[in-house]
Amino acid sequence: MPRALITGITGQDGAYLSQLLLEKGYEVSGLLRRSASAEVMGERLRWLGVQDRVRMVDGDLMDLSSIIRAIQEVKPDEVYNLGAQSFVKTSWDQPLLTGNVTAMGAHNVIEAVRLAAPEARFYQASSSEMFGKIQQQQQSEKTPFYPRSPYAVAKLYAHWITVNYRESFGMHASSGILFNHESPLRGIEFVTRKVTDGVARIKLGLAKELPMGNLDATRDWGHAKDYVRAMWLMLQQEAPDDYVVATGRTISVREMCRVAFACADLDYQDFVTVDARFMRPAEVDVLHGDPAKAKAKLGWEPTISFEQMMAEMVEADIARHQSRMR
Ligand code: NDP
Ligand code: GDR
Repeated sequence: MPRALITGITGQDGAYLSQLLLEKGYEVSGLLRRSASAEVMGERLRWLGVQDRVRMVDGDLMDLSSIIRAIQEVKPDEVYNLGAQSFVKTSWDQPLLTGNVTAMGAHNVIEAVRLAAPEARFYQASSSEMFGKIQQQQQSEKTPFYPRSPYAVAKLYAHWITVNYRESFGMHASSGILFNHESPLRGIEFVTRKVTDGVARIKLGLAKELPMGNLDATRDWGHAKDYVRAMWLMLQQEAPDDYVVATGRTISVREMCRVAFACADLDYQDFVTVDARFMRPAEVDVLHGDPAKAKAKLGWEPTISFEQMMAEMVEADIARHQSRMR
């Protein structure tokens, strides 16, 4: 039975990746940080019905010794570093914490792998945010980076340290440059989920409007379930490498709002307002990925369309609010 250790197992991707690896016969363990709200930590794993099949090991990305201990205990064949302070807007309010968790945390994990399980394969959750102020219209593995937030700067450090450990120590370390991916398990602060939750509340008479930030930004949005499959595929390759994972289609926040409200037979223009509180000090205006390499080398392709995903998310949020109202 192959063994996997996942940091960030309680997050959106951690939950879907756990589900995928369990289906493939892995023994799955996750690094769990201490919290006073422990009862809500496993919510996503519970939603997917896998909470009792994963083993939790105490640890924090900022505490190297706890990660080494976790690796010694689990003896993983594969380590997926998904843990991060992942909300871009918060990275301006907590820039140093973001650097510690998202950049140094990744370094701690790969260093712990080097020390305690050098043969294990390592995956780093890199991000399209690293392209930031885009240098090419469609971004591939060859596009130069230009980060635009403390989060993106931190991810760039984590990305390059992964490349460096691969080249310095011959580790099987891969970096997935993933574009935005969403699902009903997306955190409520991210734009798609904020909108689908808003649609549900408006539809059920719990809210009258939805204040938003920049509606003109465009993103290349895919489904998390498809994207975790790409992570796994990267670690099954003989040689480690970096891959862009995207759909190849870019859609504005405004159009995303239109599609989400239409799922509930509503017109977004009647409810969406613009509120300066949700604007960012520096914006990433456009992201548009080129997934050709992932398709050619990994045989990876997305299977869930943007429209299917938005419909699934709106439906899930309506169901959530209805069950709370009962
Ligand atoms: P989430 O924000 O949903 O999950 C983040 C995870 O990191 C949570 O499990 C969280 O634990 C954990 N974490 C945060 N701080 C620490 C810490 N100090 N020690 C240990 N664990 C910690 O992110 P996603 O699932 O959406 O994303 C997974 C990864 O992929 C992240 O690194 C993100 O930056 C990256 N990424 C995401 C993309 C996306 O569109 N979703 C696109 C590209 C990259 P807790 O539950 O305790 O808060
Ligand atoms: P992003 O995701 O910053 O791309 O990072 P987010 O959903 O937060 O924003 C996407 C775009 O929508 C605009 N926007 C708003 N965003 C939020 N959150 N709330 C609003 O009200 C709002 N109005 C407009 C934003 O300005 C932005 O342009 C996500 C995270 O998952 C990162 O961890 C990951 O690395 C990248 O995706 C790829």
